[in-house]
Amino acid sequence: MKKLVLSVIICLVLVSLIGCAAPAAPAAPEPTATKAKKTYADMTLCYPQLGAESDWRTANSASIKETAQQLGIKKLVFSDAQQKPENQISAIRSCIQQGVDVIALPPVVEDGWDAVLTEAKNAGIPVIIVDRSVSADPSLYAAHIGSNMKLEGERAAAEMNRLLPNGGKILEISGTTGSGAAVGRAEGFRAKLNSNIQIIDTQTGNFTRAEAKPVMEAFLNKYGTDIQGLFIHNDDMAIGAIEALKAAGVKPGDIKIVSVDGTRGGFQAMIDGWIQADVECNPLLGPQVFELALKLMNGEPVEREILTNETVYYPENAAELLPSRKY
Ligand code: GYE
Repeated sequence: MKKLVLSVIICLVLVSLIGCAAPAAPAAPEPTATKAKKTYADMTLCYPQLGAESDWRTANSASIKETAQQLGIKKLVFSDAQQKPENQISAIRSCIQQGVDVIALPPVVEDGWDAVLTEAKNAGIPVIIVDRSVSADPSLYAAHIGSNMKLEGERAAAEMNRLLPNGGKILEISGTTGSGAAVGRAEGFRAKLNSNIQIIDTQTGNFTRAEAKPVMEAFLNKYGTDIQGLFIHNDDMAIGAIEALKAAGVKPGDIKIVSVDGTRGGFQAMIDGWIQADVECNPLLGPQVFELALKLMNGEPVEREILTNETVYYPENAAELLPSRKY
């Protein structure tokens, strides 16, 4: 009996050993070659720039072009819409036809993009909204990269409150009517402005020096120099307005000026005593735009809202900072 049990055990051990030694079941087939990740060298990016209205814009265009070159992307399709939404729309349509990989759109105004964004979506081309916002449904674009314009307006109001502690009458020269930048800055400014400061008039200068100067001249004709402050939506318009103020004999500091952008021109105007606070708006968005575009090309998840970190600049250290300013 013992012998039988032993031989059964030996048998079982042998079987299991043989079993172990037996060739394994055929391996599962290799997954069909994993999709190779796209690189910058594969990328064609469309940038239908809205115009060349300001130093901010010039710096933004340069940032896009320089970054495209540094990263070695396949092709950048760049155009200048001269501040006309219809030109941006036809530039986008042409990019869709060319079959670009990604469209990065800095929209001149907030409204009117639904149709063309739907066309891009139907063509399977992701769109990144850059700089100013759009009012279109968020499902029509992949993400937005840019500044918080409302926060910039709030910061400008805090500076005006500080500069006019006893209140006063001020004027506003706003950016392009209907643009996300002008809408946000105007809204934020009003939300935080002290109640003893009164905005007696507001006119657009379309973000350009050339258009802001006559706006300031008309303000001076209408209201004289008896105003305490000016909120101007960008440095280019501030520079245009300052020309009009100089011609009218106003001295730097007589009227407190709060501006936006922080361009070299704005810094010089602070050094010269004209601008008392310059709310930063950073145009150097190239690196973020291309990084996000590559993620979209690879179908990776992206953040929907990427806001730029910004600050406020003052005359006190403007001279020290000016040489290192990139725009
Ligand atoms: O402040 C202005 C430019 O949209 C943030 O546009 C941009 C604005 C900027 O013309 O200078």
